[in-house]
Amino acid sequence: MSSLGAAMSTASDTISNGVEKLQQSLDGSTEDKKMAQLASAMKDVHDPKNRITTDYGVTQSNTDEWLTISTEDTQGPQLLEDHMAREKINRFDHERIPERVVHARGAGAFGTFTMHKSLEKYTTAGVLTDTSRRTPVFQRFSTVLGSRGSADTVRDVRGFAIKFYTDEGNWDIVGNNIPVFFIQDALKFPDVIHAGKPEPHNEVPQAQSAHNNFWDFQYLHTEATHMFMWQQSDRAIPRSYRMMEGFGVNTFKLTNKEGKAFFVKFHFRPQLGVHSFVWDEALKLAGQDPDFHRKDLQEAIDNGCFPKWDFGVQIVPEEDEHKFEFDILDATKIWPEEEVPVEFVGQLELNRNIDEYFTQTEQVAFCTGHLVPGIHHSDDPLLQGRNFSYQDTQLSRLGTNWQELPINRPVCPVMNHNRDGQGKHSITKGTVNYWPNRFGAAPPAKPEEGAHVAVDHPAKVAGIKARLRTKKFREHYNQAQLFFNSMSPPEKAHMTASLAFELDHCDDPLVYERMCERLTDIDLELAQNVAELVGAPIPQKAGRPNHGKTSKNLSQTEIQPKEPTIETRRVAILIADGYDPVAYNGIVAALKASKALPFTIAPRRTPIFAAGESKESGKGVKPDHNLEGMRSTMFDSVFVPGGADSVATLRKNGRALHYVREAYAHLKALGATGEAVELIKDACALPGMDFSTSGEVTDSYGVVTAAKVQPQSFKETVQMAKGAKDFV
Ligand code: HDE
Repeated sequence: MSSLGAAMSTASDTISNGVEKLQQSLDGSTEDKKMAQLASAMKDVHDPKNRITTDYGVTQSNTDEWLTISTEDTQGPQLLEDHMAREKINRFDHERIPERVVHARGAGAFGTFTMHKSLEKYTTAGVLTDTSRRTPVFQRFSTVLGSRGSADTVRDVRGFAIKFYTDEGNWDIVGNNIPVFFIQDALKFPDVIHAGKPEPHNEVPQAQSAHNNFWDFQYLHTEATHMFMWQQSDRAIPRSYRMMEGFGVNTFKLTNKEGKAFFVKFHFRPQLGVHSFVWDEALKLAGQDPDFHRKDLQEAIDNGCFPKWDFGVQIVPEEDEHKFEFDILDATKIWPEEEVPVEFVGQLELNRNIDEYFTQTEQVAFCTGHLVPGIHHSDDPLLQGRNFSYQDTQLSRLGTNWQELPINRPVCPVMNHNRDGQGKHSITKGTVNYWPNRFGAAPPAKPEEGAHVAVDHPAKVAGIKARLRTKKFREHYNQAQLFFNSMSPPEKAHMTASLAFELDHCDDPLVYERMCERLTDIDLELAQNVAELVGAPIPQKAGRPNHGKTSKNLSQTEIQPKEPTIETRRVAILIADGYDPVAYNGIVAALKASKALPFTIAPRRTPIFAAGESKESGKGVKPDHNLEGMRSTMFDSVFVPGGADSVATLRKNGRALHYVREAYAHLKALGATGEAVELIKDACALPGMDFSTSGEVTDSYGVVTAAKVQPQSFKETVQMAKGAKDFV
């Protein structure tokens, strides 16, 4: 089967599976326990039987006018006795809750987690061993530094937090799209975040690391070196939440039936591959469509193209803890895959959009301490501090009974002697609320009752009481070099440009000069290039020699789909009156068949008429958007069909020419047929580019052209675009 055919049949399988699943969950026959549970907490504003009531349930006839003492001619005072009015205003006044202190801006979706291979060799956890289970999940993606209303596409780490509603209780992986972190000890978290957030004197800049304080800290706190290199890479400007990796980052532990323990790192690898914006595109999108990632996630799920990740683990037996040159409990280090391979054993799929933002994406509350039997935390000093922080922060964000909110409730029974507190929902019957009690009511379970019972893993600990980390934690540069060395040449160029952008925004010479010195600890040439761009003295000597080693799967160019696909990619088709209908209809059909999303863009949004179609009798095509409303940044690819009049109009339109030029400059695949081939060539000013204007389909630098295309060639055109590396 051709790759196009294969991609199409996989896409249609995915859709029918998804629709079936959705159907099941809607008609209540779902095996998704979380959906069934949430259904009981839901009401539908569109139910025609609805009438407005107060919060205490009394149906109202007028919620528009406050009760007053007035006449037709004289407006009098409002009455305090109008309870309905006071309730409405009261409720509004208190709608806001504190936004998350970090990761405030986010987007979420529901999904399913499955295992195709049991990890019973390592753990007793049902969620990781039972291959027949479909564990419901809720996942929240986020940026870190910006506040809740900031833009999606800023340069930042992305949160990758998953709540697994397992039969044994909730398990939360509160991860990121970058496998390491800025600090080794949780006690430095307030410092690294204060340094990155807007500066205290003027609250500038919003959702940016390009400022003095951020880079001042990066220089002075050398353990951040590895992480800031990731943050300066293309990983920090993902094309989509669906196209980034997820990492548990911290080291966890698994225990098996025999009581043997293993260290583990969790990995999620996107089946669509890892793809990023170019920086200019990300910057523009932050203004043109600040909700780009949020909408992209929703659009893909609505279209039945469910985002999927392969779930993998890296395992180190407990007795091998000290066999590595780095400390495996240090969250500023990866475990290179050459030393500890990733074994892929499961799949995470997102397949249902949220119903309401606040009660789901905002009220979801993750906790690194939420672990299920068979999975434990390690002595990773970052993780241990996190275990305190998440529980604590939910109290101020959501109140004492945050675990009872619908999105946070486990799907298994909850019973204990914790009681009361603000906002308590559930009602526990019985006369005692303590243990032990004379009835033996709600006792702790015995370990032999089953694998669902939490039993601490005995671990021998020895040491001196001191504020100390092991000596291996003190090495801060090897893996920063390893990461930089592993980048492809374009990725290295992007990092140089990114550092040049960021340090250019630092107006304190001490900050950017010192940072250029720091870069010599990674790579002298990088340091010299950046220093020149930002106006710092050009370093002459490497701070330490580059060890020259590389490691696999650090460059995102290595993390690509098994089959190239344009599924869910947004393609702009530019037309004006007189466009070639054969080319236009052909590309629309071919894109839809490949599960890509065609959007017709024209100088105006009233109907556009094809060559030969009369304005009086024809229906025309109503464009999805005009050239002002949707810019090239919002699409992955631009296609311009021929048609002499259409092309002549577009040629005279600066916005249209800019569209094509900008898409090319952002390394996107372009396509053109007929007269539009020359338009593309001129708009992009591409001397020496190998375009055939005679008839063949050609692909040069990701620009696919067919001057004399026949409808049947469109499949080929789409296939060539799929093959082009331009989506990387
Ligand atoms: Fe977080 N982090 N974090 N973090 N983190 C929070 O918890 C914290 C760290 C991460 O979508 C907060 O509920 C400390 C690493 C994500 O709701 C807070 C430390 C990683 C999210 C908190 C870290 C993360 C948070 C704020 C240093 C990647 C968003 C609101 C030890 C593995 C979760 C909240 C969501 C959120 C504390 C470091 C990921 C304050 C103390 C490392 C994805 O509790």
